[in-house]
Amino acid sequence: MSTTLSKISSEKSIELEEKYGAHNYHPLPVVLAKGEGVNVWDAEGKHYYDFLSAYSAVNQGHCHPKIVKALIDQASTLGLTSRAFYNNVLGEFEQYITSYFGFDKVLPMNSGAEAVETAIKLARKWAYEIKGVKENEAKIIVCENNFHGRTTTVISFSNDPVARKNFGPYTPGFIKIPYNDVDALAEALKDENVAGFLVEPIQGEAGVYVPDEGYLAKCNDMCKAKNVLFIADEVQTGVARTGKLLAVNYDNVTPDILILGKAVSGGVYPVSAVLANDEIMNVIKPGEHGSTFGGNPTAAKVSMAALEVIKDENLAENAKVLGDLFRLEMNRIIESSDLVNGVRGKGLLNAVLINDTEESSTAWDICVALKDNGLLAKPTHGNIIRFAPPLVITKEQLMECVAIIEKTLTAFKK
Ligand code: IF1
Repeated sequence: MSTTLSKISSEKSIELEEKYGAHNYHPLPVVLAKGEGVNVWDAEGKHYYDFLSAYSAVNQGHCHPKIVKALIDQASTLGLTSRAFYNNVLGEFEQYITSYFGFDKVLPMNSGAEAVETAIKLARKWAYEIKGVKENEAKIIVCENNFHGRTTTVISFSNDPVARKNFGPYTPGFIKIPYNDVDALAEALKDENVAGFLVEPIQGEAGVYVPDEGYLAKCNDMCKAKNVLFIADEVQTGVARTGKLLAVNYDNVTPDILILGKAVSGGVYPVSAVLANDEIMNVIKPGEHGSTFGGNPTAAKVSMAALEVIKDENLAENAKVLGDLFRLEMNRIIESSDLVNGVRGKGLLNAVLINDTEESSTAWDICVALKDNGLLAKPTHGNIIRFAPPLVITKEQLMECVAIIEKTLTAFKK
């Protein structure tokens, strides 16, 4: 029997959101009230395994005590100063994170989209002042079916009509090419005005598209040969999610610009970061970019704690081992299921392909059935279900979740 965890019932919470909140999401019908590690509980106290991890922001598990302590301690000492003044934490954080990922400098921001916007501005300014591209002519190559956030410039180079429609006019200066296609990149790189190539090492939102082995390395080499910046958006794939610290590590690629977000703070506080070496980062001069909360003391302490947990608890290795086990188990289930076509992913960023059209509600209905059986996941595009638990999951918990998935798929009737 569950014990109520909230003075407001699930039903009332949904009613309040419906009435007073913008309808910019369509959540699964579950109201969460508590989280710990891979576990979450709804307002009535029912337990679920979280297989979304707040879209890979909670890699370290919900409410990690070390990260929460860092939040409480710093927020109770000096929360926010703005960058109008120095503070005694930011420099320590900047040294820590640049050494952690191997870059000269970091520009701290808050959301992933802000970090992507920062990277775009950096690449353009570098193109004008270092590469010598004529002002306002810089181009950035992006991939079809990308997801880099929801600001106006970022959706300007999206091809998802839902993300774009009626938000124009759109920001110019982007060239779209097919993902995982080096010939298309070679063709686009013939344009002398290209400043950078912005790419997700694995396309998350598009449905966990893993490119061919060596694709990222080839793209990086081609960009170097054309004096074009290789910009890796690791907001979702980074911080151990795919079984290595960064997904680009699989191809031994060091990007010119690295974009981080989400789990760089363990989902405890909004933190994002753009890392680059001096030749690129030093094009930004005082007063040219920033944000009120960017690099605040609380963010800095939370992020250092979150990154420490990744190393201390060996979460990349755990994601690698348990991700391989998850795909092995899913492939076993797929053999005897006509509901599922396949599974793909790296580490603990995986997606299961449902045997129905993108327009069907089957993937959604399966997620509702999974919820009823105590596991939370959500479809990405139409017929693809993303499975991405916190990286602290144990083998026993993973096998329990595989059993829930198998039980749900076996009993599911379209
Ligand atoms: C939503 C998607 C995932 C990202 C990459 C930048 C950002 C994201 C590779 C922007 C953010 C989030 C946004 C969130 C849902 C989620 C998502 F479905 F939208 F696409 F994870 F796949 N680069 N992804 O994945 O970071 O500004 O959100 O901090 O908007 O619903 P953000």
